[in-house]
Amino acid sequence: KFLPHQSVGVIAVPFSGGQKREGVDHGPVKIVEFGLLDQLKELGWSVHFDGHRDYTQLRPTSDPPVGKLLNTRYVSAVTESVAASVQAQLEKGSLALTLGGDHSVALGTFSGTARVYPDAALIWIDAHADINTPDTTDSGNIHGCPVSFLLGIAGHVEELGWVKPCLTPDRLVYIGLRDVDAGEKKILKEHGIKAFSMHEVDKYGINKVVEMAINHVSPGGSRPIHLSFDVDALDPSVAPSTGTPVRGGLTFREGHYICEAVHETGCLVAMDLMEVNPTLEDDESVFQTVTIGCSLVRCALGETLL
Ligand code: EXY
Ligand code: MN
Ligand code: MN
Ligand code: MN
Repeated sequence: KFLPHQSVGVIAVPFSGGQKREGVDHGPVKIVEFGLLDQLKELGWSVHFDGHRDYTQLRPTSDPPVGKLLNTRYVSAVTESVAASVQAQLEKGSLALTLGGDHSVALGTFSGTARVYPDAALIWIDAHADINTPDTTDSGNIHGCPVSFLLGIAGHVEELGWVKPCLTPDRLVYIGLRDVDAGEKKILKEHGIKAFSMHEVDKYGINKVVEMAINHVSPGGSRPIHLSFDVDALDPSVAPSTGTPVRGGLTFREGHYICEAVHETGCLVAMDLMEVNPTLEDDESVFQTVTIGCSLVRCALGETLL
């Protein structure tokens, strides 16, 4: 609807500074190694890939905590660069596909999308709400906070000053939540944010949930869609190699169904695949997690079962 997308720009973001576990920065290399780019070509996409980014030179020599927030300057520099990359792909008319990296990177991806599509909807697939503010965060990990910055409810943090409020509560919807902090629950309620936890997935079934979610943020295909998929939304039995696994998640098919249904809207302009950590667990777990990451992207970009 928004664009007859034929080309996809792949932005590989080997970044782990939004949380404390090593290895999530190796996600993009593994995903590309497993053949995602060729798979997308086989689906008929023209794929633009400038190679794996190296953000190490953006690491400040000193990055002391800002209040409770950790690695704030580093996260800020990397995500500002990611925003420009996403913006550039979208301005060329390509779909922007970002491979993480931890979910703090979405500060950059959605900001980039909003510059080109100011009315974009954000569908956030995650076990977590990632909507802590600098005040409510316990961990200080910025991957638990990006949504509050995008909404402009984080309060002013000078070091992240480049992030402008670019999302409104009515354009945001969650699917898959099951590990939400008390402070986050309060924020979701206060701002009337639509969220389908695993309870609603069990209650209504994934087809109804996805229909309600899409209808909420892009009724009748009225808004472009940015899909931010945290692989920890999936149950750890199907995607074990991730830093903050939580039991009781989406099944293999439920995850794919979401991506297929988003594709069917014809409104997808950008997708993130985040939190794949190929250094966690055994080889079989890594294989499962990376292959499911690839197939989720393929489904969002039009692969069908028949
Ligand atoms: N709510 C917790 C925190 O803020 O630290 C856990 C966040 C995990 C975030 C992962 C990326 O989705
Ligand atoms: Mn490493
Ligand atoms: Mn997340
Ligand atoms: Mn998560």
